[in-house]
Amino acid sequence: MIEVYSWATPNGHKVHIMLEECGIPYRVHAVDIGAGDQFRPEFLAISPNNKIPAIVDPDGPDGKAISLFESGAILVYLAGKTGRFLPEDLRGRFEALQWLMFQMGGIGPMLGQAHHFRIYAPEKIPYAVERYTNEAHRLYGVMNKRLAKSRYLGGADYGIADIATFPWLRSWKNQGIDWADHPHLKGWFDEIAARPAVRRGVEVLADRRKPLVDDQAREVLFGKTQYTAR
Ligand SMILES: N[C@@H](CCC(=O)N[C@@H](CS)C(=O)NCC(=O)O)C(=O)O
Repeated sequence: MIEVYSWATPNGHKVHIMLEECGIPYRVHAVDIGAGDQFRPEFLAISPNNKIPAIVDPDGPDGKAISLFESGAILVYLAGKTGRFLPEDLRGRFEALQWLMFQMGGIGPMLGQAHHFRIYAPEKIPYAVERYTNEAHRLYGVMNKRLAKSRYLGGADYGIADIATFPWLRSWKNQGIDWADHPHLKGWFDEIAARPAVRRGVEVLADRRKPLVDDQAREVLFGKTQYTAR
């Protein structure tokens, strides 16, 4: 049974969706990032960057337990463990991995900043709002162009690049996106949203999530707590 340490956010959803797609038994442990659970020593022991998601697989590659943090590494691990959602052939594998890295290095961090400056920042800074809204629009454009030529982001088959990207696009409104500008991407988004495993994955811990706008959550995520040496 894979132990999953997570919360109902885009990076958490990636792992919940992958586990649902693969049909692997798993148990979820809620890490309430608005309440500061991510700074507990037992969580930091498996996720030193104090971020969800993390997993512990008691049955690792050498038969011993393995713990992993960083959602992209977890998706690659689960794809390797199950032999699913990442092509076997090297050309196809690297084609898919580059789109996974595009998600990890571009979509996640930039859309995260768009959410921050458009929704959470205590003051509206027009320069930052404009910069990250423009960047969101640009990134959606890159994906739209890719999907005009490719069935899925990672290539011909649905895989971990799609699983990693989809949860971030569910907040398109908060990123200032107009779907009319990205029709290929919208078709892909609707198709993935309708997959039964995806529908189950995004429901994991969804009942526990609260809007991150109360003072405690703001302090924990954006205030001094975040910068205490651990
Ligand atoms: N690159 C990391 C990012 C993880 C991440 O940003 N997680 C957020 C929730 S979506 C988090 O745990 N934030 C808590 C904090 O920053 O203290 C990954 O993909 O796993």
